Amino acid sequence: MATLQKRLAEIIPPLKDEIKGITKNHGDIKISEVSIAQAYGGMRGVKGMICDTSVVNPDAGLIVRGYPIMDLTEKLPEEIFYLLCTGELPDKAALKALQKEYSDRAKVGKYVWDVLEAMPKDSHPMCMLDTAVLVMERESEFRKEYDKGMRKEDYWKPMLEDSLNLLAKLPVIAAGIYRMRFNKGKRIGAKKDLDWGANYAHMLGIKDKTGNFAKLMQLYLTLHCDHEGGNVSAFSCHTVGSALSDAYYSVSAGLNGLAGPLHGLANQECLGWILETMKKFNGVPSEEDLYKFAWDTLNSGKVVPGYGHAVLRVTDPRFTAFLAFGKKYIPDDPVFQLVAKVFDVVPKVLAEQGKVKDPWPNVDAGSGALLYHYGMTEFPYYTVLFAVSRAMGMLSQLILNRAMGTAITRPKSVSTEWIKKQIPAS
Ligand code: HAX
Repeated sequence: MATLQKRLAEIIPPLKDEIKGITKNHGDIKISEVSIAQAYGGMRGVKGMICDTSVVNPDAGLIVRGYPIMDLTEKLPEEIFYLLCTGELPDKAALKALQKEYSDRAKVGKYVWDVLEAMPKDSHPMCMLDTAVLVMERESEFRKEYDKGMRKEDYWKPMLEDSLNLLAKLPVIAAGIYRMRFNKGKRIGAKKDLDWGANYAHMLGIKDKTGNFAKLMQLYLTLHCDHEGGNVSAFSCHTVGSALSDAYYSVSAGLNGLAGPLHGLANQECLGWILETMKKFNGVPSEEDLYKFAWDTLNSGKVVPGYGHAVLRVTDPRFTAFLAFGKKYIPDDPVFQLVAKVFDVVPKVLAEQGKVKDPWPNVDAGSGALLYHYGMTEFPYYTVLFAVSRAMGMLSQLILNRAMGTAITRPKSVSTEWIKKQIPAS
């Protein structure tokens, strides 16, 4: 049977040989140049690392292993993880085997819950998730094997073990955090017959008579899976992992980055902005009022959350997918209607202001309104959902990097004094 473990064992050796050949025979070919503006500007656009799980094209958005994300919206997150790791969608047997792995590994130790219970009641849910991941580091198979003296070519195997363990437990922990942090009552156990996303929806305990919340969760977990290698969470995870820190340390580092308002936390900020607008205008404002309010936000020195992107230069297809979901299932919801209206107005305002390179909505612009509709109104929780999904991208990248023997990350920094010496005297 083509289990994920077996398939990786088959594809890794030829892939390693291919990369060895490329670097040996063509290693001197230049793929990027760096300007002073880029060095000061977050290295934007500098091509300096490899990520094979997905690419983000400025004019098309996320492509996962050759599939545009819009072609994957019906897939289960388990299928997506297999695809990220191997470049292939699993057949039925491989999917079932992976689902069994998740189900068998989903038990979370009591000590994890004890640590979470002991945290201050106002801890941010992302801090709680991150703490849970970090405290589980003692379970790392990678560290155990490394301490025993594992061979370099075997690094990916315990990294895969750690990844499966983490992915199995993350929805359980994340749902537990939701119920604990927002006083929802006892934790709800997983069901054996549900898939990974449906189980997460079930364990959250959101009432879902229509089954549409579970559908939204499947879409949510699929859309947020990965976004190539240079975004803050992926790059942080990559860098920490390159020191051979295990998956728990590395993913925890990535999650800390995801918790920033310019990255994953934008989904919480975004719904906050939408609700603030509704409150100010006592409902959905007119286009004129919205136009003025967006300008007020900019003039007060803030960003409009959910808009702009470091790489994209078109409407994020993941936003388009969420918008389509809203139009299909909740067209009359006023919060969703405002999200759709903001999409008509804010790009014009940002274009008029002329600073933003990408005036279009990103993934975070619309997801919150959908969650809010189904009763998940605690928006500080939203980034946790993002994190559970993005763990798939971070972990698949870690597995492949350990398989490829990727070197420790160590770009060269330069000082402003050095930069000044590069500027020709006028
Ligand atoms: N509202 C107001 N101003 C914005 C803006 C927005 N939505 N997006 C960018 N700008 C501003 C920048 O702050 C910058 O201003 P300064 O020159 O004064 O510093 C200027 O426009 C140029 O920025 P840029 O080159 O277009 O954008 P960056 O690559 O530097 O930053 C960001 C990309 C996503 C961080 C940015 O667009 C932003 O802050 N957006 C709002 C927050 C957000 O939605 N983040 C989520 C992004 C998707 C993601 O990672 N999700 O996890």
